[in-house]
Formats: sequence, C-alpha cells, structure tokens
Amino acid sequence: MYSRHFVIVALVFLQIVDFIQGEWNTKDFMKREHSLVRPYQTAGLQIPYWDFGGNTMVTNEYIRITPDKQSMSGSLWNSVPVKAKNWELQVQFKVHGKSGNLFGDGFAIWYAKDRMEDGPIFGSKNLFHGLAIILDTYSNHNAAHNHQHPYISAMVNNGTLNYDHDMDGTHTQLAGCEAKFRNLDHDTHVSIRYEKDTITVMTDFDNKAAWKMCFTVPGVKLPTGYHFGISAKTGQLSDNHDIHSIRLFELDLPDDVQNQEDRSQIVPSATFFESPRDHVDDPKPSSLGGFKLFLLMLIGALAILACVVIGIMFYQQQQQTRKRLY
Ligand SMILES: *[C@@H]1O[C@H](CO)[C@@H](O)[C@H](O)[C@H]1NC(C)=O
Ligand SMILES: [Ca+2]
Repeated sequence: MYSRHFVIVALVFLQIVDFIQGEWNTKDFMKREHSLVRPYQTAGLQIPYWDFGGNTMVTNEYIRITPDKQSMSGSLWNSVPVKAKNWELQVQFKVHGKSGNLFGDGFAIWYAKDRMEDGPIFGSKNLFHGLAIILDTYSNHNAAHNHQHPYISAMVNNGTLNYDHDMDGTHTQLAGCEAKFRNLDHDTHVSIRYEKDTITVMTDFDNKAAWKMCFTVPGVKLPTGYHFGISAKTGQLSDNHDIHSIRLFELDLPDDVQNQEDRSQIVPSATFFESPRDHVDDPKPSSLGGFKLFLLMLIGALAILACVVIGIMFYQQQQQTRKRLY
C-alpha cells in the first residue's frame, strides 16, 4: 500500500518537474482549427471548425451552452479530429445565475470519440469513449463523499463505464478538486494538459493570471483522432454556462521518441483510480440472498405441511374420541 502511494507521489513529482520545464518550451503553439476566439463568426451564423447542438446560442461576447432556465441542454463540438499526441486545452468560461444557493448542474469538457450526441451526462452521451473533465456545480445530497461543490473531476471511459449522477461520479473519477468558480466578477479559466500519458488540470479562478494545481493523474492512455467538445445541462436547477474562448496548444516535440508511435488505435484507459475512494460503497445484492429466500420458503412449506398433517391426525383422533363418546 505504502509503496503504491510512493510510486504515485514520485510520478506526480516527476510530472510537476516536467511541467515546470515544459513552461520554458517556446515551440508550443496555438492550433487555429481546434481553438475558438473572438470574433467567433466569419460569415453568416457559422463558426469555422465548430458545431452546436441543443440550446446553445452564440453572441458576440460568449457562447451560451445553456441559459439560466430549467431543462436546457447544449453542446459545442470541434469538427476537426486531433492529430497531436500531447496538448494543452485552455478554456475561459463563466458559470453564473440568479440563484445564490440553488443552481446546476454544471458542464463537461470532452476529448471524445463521438460528438454531437445529446445525453444525460452534462448534455452529452453516457458510455462515452475518451476523457471528460467535469465541472460539477450541483452536489447530490445522497452521494456519500467528503468534498464540497463546485467540484472538478476527471473520468476516462472506454465505452463501458456508467457515470452515476446520484454519486456525483465519485465511483468513476480518477481525481478531483474543489473549486469555487461560480458567480465570480472576474474571468475564470481552466487548463487541461495531456502530456506523456498524464492529465494535469489547473485553474485560474483567483484573478491572479496564474495557474493553480487542481490535480494531476499519470497513466492515462488516450488515442489521437478524437474531438474536443463542451456540453452542459440544467434540470430543476439552472445556471448560465458560457464559454468565452477555447485555446488548444500542441505540445508535440519533433525530437520526442513518443512521436514515432501510432496512437490512433489506443483504447482509452487509466492506471490509477482515486485511492482511497472518499465514498461508501453501496451494499451489493449477494447471490446468497436468493438461496436464503429459497431455504426460508422451503422451511415455510414444510411447516405448513407439518401443520396440515398434525391437524389431520388431531382431527382423526378427535373423531375417534367422539366416536368413543357415543
Ligand atoms: C474497459 O474498462 C473496464 C473498466 O475499467 C475494464 O474492466 C475493461 O476491461 C475495459 N475494456 C477494454 C476493451 O479495454
Ligand atoms: Ca452533480
């Protein structure tokens, strides 16, 4: 147990060192085909390289994925598959609404195989393939976890894992951090860096123009060729989920050995899940339950049979007694 923790700490430390070194790399550059900056529209209502779904609305200042109204769902998807193996995605957003304490549900930033598919996971499909960075503003009161909301978490899926809203996704999250990003007067930014199979999420919510570590997770395999997207959903509770800009920086280096590798056929996977899990597992229905029920029914049936037999014997005895009386 200790050695495993040590390995994680060592890997995280190495990644931080790497990250600091990476900051000096001037070869990083913004990819126009994966970015979205003002002014958005060129001609008509189209935004080059981006598609919208659901209730998404474009203004000159921001792209509103959902308005502050109940039962809204929207999305924004990049139409160009990502060729870069290592990248950093920076999103400037604003989550705000009239309500001070009743708001939701939050939004998700995707690097996923399927795009433009409306669904229950913050406005996109469940059982997805890829990475979801979830900025969850609504905490389910039944979920047994120790953290406060708003909460940022990462989930990697190969199409088989189910995101559980009732548990706020704690069963499937790789890591997370609490982050107060709602109803702020200043700009709010999140950075998702994927480099050397490590996901690092950083935030700038303090108006200091500096990144603050949220979490870093090594051992995450993601293929090339997926799409970036953002989606959001409101239910009983609502908020404006606005996107101001999306900037994608390619981090691939020409001398990187990893560059030779074909990563297009990789199945998304993660080595480390959050440990220890800060939730209580639901009791699983055991197979013994069925057997116990069967035994109980058998004993019940035998008891009834015994009662009937004893009853008949008693009745016959009574008859005999009666007979004897007359
Ligand atoms: C998908 O993920 C699940 C859960 O992590 C794992 O049990 C399963 O083997 C994976 N399937 C594939 C095809 O990678
Ligand atoms: Ca939630």
